[in-house]
Amino acid sequence: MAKPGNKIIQAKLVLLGDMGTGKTSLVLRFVKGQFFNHQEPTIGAAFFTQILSLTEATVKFDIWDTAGQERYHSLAPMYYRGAAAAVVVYDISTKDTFVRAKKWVEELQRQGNLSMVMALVANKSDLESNREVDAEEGEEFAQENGMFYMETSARTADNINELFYEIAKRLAKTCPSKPNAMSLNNEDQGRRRSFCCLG
Ligand SMILES: Nc1nc2c(ncn2[C@@H]2O[C@H](COP(=O)(O)OP(=O)(O)O)[C@@H](O)[C@H]2O)c(=O)[nH]1
Ligand SMILES: [Mg+2]
Repeated sequence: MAKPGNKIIQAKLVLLGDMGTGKTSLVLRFVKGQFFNHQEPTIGAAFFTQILSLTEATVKFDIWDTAGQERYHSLAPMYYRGAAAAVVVYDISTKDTFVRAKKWVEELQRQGNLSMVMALVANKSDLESNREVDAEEGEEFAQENGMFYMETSARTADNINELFYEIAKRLAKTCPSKPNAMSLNNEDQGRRRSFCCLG
């Protein structure tokens, strides 16, 4: 629930990364608390919403979960344009997905919004015995590119809420309170909102 008096931030969030890295699974774990061993591949993109309440702000995420296949690549700008946050996902057990993640980051750097909150997510941390990408490699790349790094597992739920909380916290810091931002307990409830970083 939103806390009375705090600011509301509506933030578009996009997930990018190779097919099969667990983007849809991360979102389903966060939004619905579910995980499927045989998650259906995403076609085009899927849309989800979730609200997180922090002490300093209430963040409403509009989440675009993209498909990841090369044939949908030309659609990607539609999803990352105007996004307040981007989550670039790779699978720690497949080196190629890290190579692909770096490409997404380069594309975001070239075309994206400079104030975007960016997370590099090393998913499938439960597959430690099959690890092909060391945490140090991911951390270093994230640091060089102004991103924060997190290892997650959609399967075990490890670090999933932490990931979205960290993004929300950073958004609350970077998105200034608009002068006419509503507070939930005033009479304008629901009519005026502070839109953050949209476009
Ligand atoms: N072991 C493990 N498998 C995962 C994890 N996240 C997703 N998967 C599996 O990886 C496959 C692809 O996941 P999906 O969410 O469809 O990936 P997407 O194409 O990036 O959306 C599915 O079979 C998931 O069950 C994880 O954290 N650990
Ligand atoms: Mg998917």
